[in-house]
Amino acid sequence: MNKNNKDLSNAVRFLSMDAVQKANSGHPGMPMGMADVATVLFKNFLKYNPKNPNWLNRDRFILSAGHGSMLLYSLLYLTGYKSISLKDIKKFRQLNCICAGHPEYHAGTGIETTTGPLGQGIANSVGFAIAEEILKKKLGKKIINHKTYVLAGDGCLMEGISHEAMSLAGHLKLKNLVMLFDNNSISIDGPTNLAVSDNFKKRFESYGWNYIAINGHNYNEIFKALKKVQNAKKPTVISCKTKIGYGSPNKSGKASSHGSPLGNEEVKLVRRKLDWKYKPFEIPKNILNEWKKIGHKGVKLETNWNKTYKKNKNKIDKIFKNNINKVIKSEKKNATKEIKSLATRKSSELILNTLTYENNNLIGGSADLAGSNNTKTKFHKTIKPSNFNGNYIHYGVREHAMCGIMNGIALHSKFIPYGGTFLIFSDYCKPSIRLSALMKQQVIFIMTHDSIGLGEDGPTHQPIEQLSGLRSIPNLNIFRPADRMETIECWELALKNSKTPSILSLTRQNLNPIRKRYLTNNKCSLGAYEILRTNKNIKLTILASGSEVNLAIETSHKLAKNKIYSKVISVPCQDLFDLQSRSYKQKILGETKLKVSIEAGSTDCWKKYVGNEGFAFGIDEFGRSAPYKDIYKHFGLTTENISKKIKNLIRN
Ligand SMILES: Cc1ncc(C[n+]2csc(CCOP(=O)(O)OP(=O)(O)O)c2C)c(N)n1
Repeated sequence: MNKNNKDLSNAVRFLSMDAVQKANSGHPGMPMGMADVATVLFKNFLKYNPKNPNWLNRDRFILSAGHGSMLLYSLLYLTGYKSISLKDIKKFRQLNCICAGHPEYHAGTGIETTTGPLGQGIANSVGFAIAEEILKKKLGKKIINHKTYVLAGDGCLMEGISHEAMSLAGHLKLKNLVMLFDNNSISIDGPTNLAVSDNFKKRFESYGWNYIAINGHNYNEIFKALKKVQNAKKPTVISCKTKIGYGSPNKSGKASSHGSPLGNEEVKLVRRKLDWKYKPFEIPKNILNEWKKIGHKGVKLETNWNKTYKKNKNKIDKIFKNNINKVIKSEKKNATKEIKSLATRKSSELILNTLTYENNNLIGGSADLAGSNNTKTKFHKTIKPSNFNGNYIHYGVREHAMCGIMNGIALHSKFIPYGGTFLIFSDYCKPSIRLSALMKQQVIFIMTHDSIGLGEDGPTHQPIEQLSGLRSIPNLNIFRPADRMETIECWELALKNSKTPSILSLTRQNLNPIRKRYLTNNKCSLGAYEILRTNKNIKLTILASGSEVNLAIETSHKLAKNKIYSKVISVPCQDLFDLQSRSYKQKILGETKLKVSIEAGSTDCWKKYVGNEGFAFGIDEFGRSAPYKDIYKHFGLTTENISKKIKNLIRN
């Protein structure tokens, strides 16, 4: 068995090393070091079918140490995934090649998630494992019973997100989660003892994980450890002592093999040392056949599984079916009947009540702010350790992990995760939000307390530059609704856009209702629309979002008393407005020369609309601790001040 394993893992090792050499860029060390572990996993334990990478009950393999991407590409090619050919491997790191520098998620390819920012894959894997447990509870363990394996390196484990995610995984007793820790004690700067002296065993055990330590080049030990985890009662880490760049006479065990090609001379020496007689990219037929045979085993596995699955297909469709249209319609009707001042976070809770009652595919949560983010409704059932009969996750004070976990939940199947925190702490979430956007995942971030309007908690809690920064992330919709009706419409857009994550930026403070009539169409879908006009002929356009739309309306009425007529444009989503036709944008922005904007945050992202002749009312410094109306006054965000300034602008 060991001779055979050696050949199989050397195929992975050499493909990876040669691809990096050809690209003249990349990370050979990790794939060479972890080839033995990965071989035993893919040969003896991982449940997958290369002919159907979307098989619902496949084990998930997450490469958190994304820089070692060639390990994944080699395995996918060798086991027979159509997504990756030898030609692709030869084009590693070239434009538009599936074998990108770091793994980039594409459905149906075997690349389960995008990794590279270290630690993200660990949080994703916790999300996958949670989704597996929830789905299993709904469908039964004959249909869902898979594991999630995550390969993480020293770097992933140094990142803060790993602590948050693993702590939650231990708490929830995610028994089907297995981490393969590439414990090679080398990172970029050199030996990890330059910066770390954690006791890994104690660290993992304190989280409630099993800890197994093995020699990552000893096939028997690898096999035994993986065998053991099959019946684990809690998450398990297999700490694999490996040599980075295994096989390289001069570079193994050294940081020099981490992130650069080994060099032609060294590559020759590795061939000699490991007795690999084949040319670059040449995998001898018998070894390739052996790998393909391993991959092919999955066809039978899935065929057998399908027999049970087919009988239960209706059940699955029911879980993922949603009644969004029905909910939106009834909520809009309710909003016309119950006209009162409400915070948009409260409006969001009202719609969530009906959404969670009607839909099975929403998995809610918050980072210890359920009551403030209004994310938990009376219809939610909390997910508890070893009890996944629920749809609400208490993520604890772990914003970053929450967002990485939500990405994993979204990637797993068709659950739509949403999770809350304060908008200011989107800074703690941003790396994961960016990855949701890059991966085109439907994740909904509920970010409340979205301005100085939160009041007394002060500048540490008052977002200023956050909206501007988030709006600059591609493929991310930031919704800032102005009242209950807009909140309903923004929720509808977030729920219907399956390829774009959404942020719902919601107020703490109450807002007066503006839209009081029932309309079937969704006005917010245009990103910006006219909400008030004081005359047919106007000389001013006032753009505003969220809590400041009311302020814009008051200002517009005040100016009208002085015969300065204007229209107010509510801008619940700049990202969607920017996608509208030229003619629509012209209709909104081209009617008057003078345009102003009002938003209680950084003015940066409004300047493109108001231009040099206009003015962006906002806040470009840190906030203040005080009752919120006083802070608005302090920053001149009042009807009196704004209309006075506008009059000056018109005069000059
Ligand atoms: C968040 C983040 N910070 C920094 C990097 C840059 N980086 C890539 S790999 C690496 C070192 C990783 O060390 P280790 O996990 O031990 O990988 P190995 O050396 O074993 O390949 C660093 C700092 C990154 N990819 N992501």
